[in-house]
Amino acid sequence: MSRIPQFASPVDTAAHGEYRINRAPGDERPLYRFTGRITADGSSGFPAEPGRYHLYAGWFCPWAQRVTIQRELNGLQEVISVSYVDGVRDGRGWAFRETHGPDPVNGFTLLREAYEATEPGFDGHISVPTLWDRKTGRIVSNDFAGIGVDLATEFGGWSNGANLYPEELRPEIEELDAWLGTAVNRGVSAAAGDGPAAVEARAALLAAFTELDARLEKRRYLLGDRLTEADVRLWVTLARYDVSVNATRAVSPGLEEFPHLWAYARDLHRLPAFAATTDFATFTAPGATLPDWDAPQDREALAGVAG
Ligand SMILES: N[C@@H](CCC(=O)N[C@@H](CS)C(=O)NCC(=O)O)C(=O)O
Repeated sequence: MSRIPQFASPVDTAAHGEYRINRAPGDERPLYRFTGRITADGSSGFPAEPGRYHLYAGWFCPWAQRVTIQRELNGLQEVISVSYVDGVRDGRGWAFRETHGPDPVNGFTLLREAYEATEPGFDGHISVPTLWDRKTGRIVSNDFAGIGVDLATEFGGWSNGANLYPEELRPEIEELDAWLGTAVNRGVSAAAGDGPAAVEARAALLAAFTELDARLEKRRYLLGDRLTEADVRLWVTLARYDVSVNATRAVSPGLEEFPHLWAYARDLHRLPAFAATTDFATFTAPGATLPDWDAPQDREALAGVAG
């Protein structure tokens, strides 16, 4: 493309205010309201096709990383393109700056423009991940779970067949998600807060880590000897935990106090899909020490051991 890259001006909260959602009075629609699905047979209106979809992601964002990991695990790098918003924002929402590059598809400088093109006057969440359809010129979805599952299941011959969401394991993956999504993946933010709700969230998180540690003593992955979407969803939280919300160990002991869970996290980090989509600098709090992700572990010995 010969277009000159366009970038947003620097973050300026004095001029643009803080990022806020202002729902119009009486508007009952969900604030994350793009939930389109890609399907292999095209029945959803968004058929799986190479070169058609673009993913707006953010290196800092665990929800976006769940999708970029799926993209890599399924070998879809040439099939679905990706770009990354800047990690800071003002009232204009996420923006494209020199830090992580331009929007190569539409030349937008603000992610808000993608939402505005899809729904004029859009006033809900302007979030990453956002999946864009080049053909219809609109957003398909900003729901990480649906996007991740579609990348894992709908791209047939364009994918490498990794299949991280196998039919027979779906109930167990979603059952785990009901627990880990609440206690861990969403729970970490609440656990880092103050007041009774934070105390409760910390207790739930600690209980989950303790249970996960026991579970992973005999299983290489959450569901046994097979890597699945459940591992992808959990791992991004673990990757960030000790250098962000728990950087001062105010939430819980560090992950090294849960040896099997920590070894499991390091084992996954060795996989190119996990390492290549992780930029620790984008979510490490100032002064936090990065743990040794390359410390030896022998999780391979667990391969084939059913849990
Ligand atoms: N529910 C969203 C969560 C995504 C999310 O919260 N992303 C954050 C960045 S890590 C964001 O863009 N937040 C802005 C907003 O939600 O308004 C999803 O399913 O993908």
